[in-house]
Amino acid sequence: MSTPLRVLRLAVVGHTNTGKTSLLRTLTRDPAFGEVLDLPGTTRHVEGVRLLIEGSTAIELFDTPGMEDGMALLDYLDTLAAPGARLDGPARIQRFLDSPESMRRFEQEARVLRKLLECDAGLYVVDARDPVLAKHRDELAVLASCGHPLLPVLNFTHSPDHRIDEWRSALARLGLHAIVEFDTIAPPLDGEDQLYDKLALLLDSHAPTLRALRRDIAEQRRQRRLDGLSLVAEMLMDIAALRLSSPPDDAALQGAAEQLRRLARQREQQCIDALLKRYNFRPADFPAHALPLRGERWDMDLFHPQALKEMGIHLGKGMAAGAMAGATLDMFTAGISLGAATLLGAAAGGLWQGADKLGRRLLGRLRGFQELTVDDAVLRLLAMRELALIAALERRGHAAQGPIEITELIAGKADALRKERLPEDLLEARASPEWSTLTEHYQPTARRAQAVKRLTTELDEPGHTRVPADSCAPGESERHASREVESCRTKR
Ligand SMILES: Nc1nc2c(ncn2[C@@H]2O[C@H](COP(=O)(O)OP(=O)(O)OP(=O)(O)O)[C@@H](O)[C@H]2O)c(=O)[nH]1
Ligand SMILES: [Mg+2]
Repeated sequence: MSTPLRVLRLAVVGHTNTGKTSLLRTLTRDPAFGEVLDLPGTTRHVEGVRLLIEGSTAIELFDTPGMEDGMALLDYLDTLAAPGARLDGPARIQRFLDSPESMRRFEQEARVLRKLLECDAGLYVVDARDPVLAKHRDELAVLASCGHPLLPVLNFTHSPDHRIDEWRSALARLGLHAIVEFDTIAPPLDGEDQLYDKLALLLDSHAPTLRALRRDIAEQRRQRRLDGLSLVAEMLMDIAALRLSSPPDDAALQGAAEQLRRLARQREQQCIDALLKRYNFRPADFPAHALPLRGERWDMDLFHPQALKEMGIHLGKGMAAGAMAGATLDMFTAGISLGAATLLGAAAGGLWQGADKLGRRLLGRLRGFQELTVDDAVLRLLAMRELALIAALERRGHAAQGPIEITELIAGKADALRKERLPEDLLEARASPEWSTLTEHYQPTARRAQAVKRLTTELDEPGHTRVPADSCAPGESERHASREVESCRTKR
């Protein structure tokens, strides 16, 4: 049996309105933790949350109220030392906590210091846009008196007016050399790794816990990504395999094309909802995507030719605007009687295999009907935008309050999806209507399950199967980083 990990207790402290509660939201992947407002004095009480590894507590994190008047408090602490008595930092803080002022003027500060004294270390959250002022230095002097390591966490680092260098040199002058840059809205992909690595340096007796947490976070991140890609692969299979038959007259075909589009849009929305849930975000975080999609940007309707053009996807004939946009008449049965299909099948073996798969009875039923499928270009668009959404979710902190933006995140790697032959498994889905859960012909088969698995791998590195193995950068797949830990809350 392995030895239980030593629980690490961390107080999140700092000046008011610097993003302490936001940091906790991001570290716990919980957008509902605490209260976050752009106002000083939002958090009034200490609130705790645990990070678990396999059900056991690894870290206890405590959100604390903001420090408001560090200068006055430092002056007051100076008055507490009895003449001739030399008190060390923690003894001085304890004396303050036992004094009446800790219940009155400095009530908020007392809550912070009481918690920091009890903990193993503090994360000192800084708004990196603030100039370094005497109030910050005094506040840090008071916090340092608790006798525990402090790790400064520079927040708001993406702001154009940040003063990271100024803060780094001011903190170094105060003896704080280990510093983390961690924007809580959009943390660096390896932000948590850096944070826990630096803590391990400051707290070597807790290093095994921190290492275990890092491993767990990496594992959860990888699993989350695979689950996300698998949700996308399932959606692509459903839509690639979707085929609707219609009598060959214009009105009926237009109706069928509209139904095809509706089913595909709904299926995409279902996939988006599932992705948001898997990454612990809320539907409200991605409001631009409410269906039907409108607008002039690339997140417009799935079947709008402009949406494809903007993604650099070539428009096939089927994507012409108008009533049939995005629906392709399937050449395999389109307007071809069974007899003609037999002839054509004989000439083009591949198509005839499809006919076999579909079954003669079904094929018979379709005689005189036309079949509609979703255009390849739409499948490409679906794959690319869901991959972009996953990339955005991996980079988003749970403290973020603005809508998810995905415009910028189409990586060069997606070129394979944009231009090259569609993955084999999607081509097979094309000829396998029973693979689509969207119609009554759906049949779960081991072959479909394997195809989803392969497509999931293919989506992880689009085009990778076409690249010689030795040209892949080592550790490539590790670049898509994010995090997850289980968490549970305790109110104090
Ligand atoms: N742009 C941006 N905004 C942030 C960031 N971190 C926090 N905020 C915003 O800053 C404001 C304050 O955040 P809180 O997390 O409530 O700050 P706090 O330190 O807990 O505040 P108090 O509890 O009042 O001391 C909120 O409007 C947050 O959305 C960040 O990294 N970038
Ligand atoms: Mg707060």
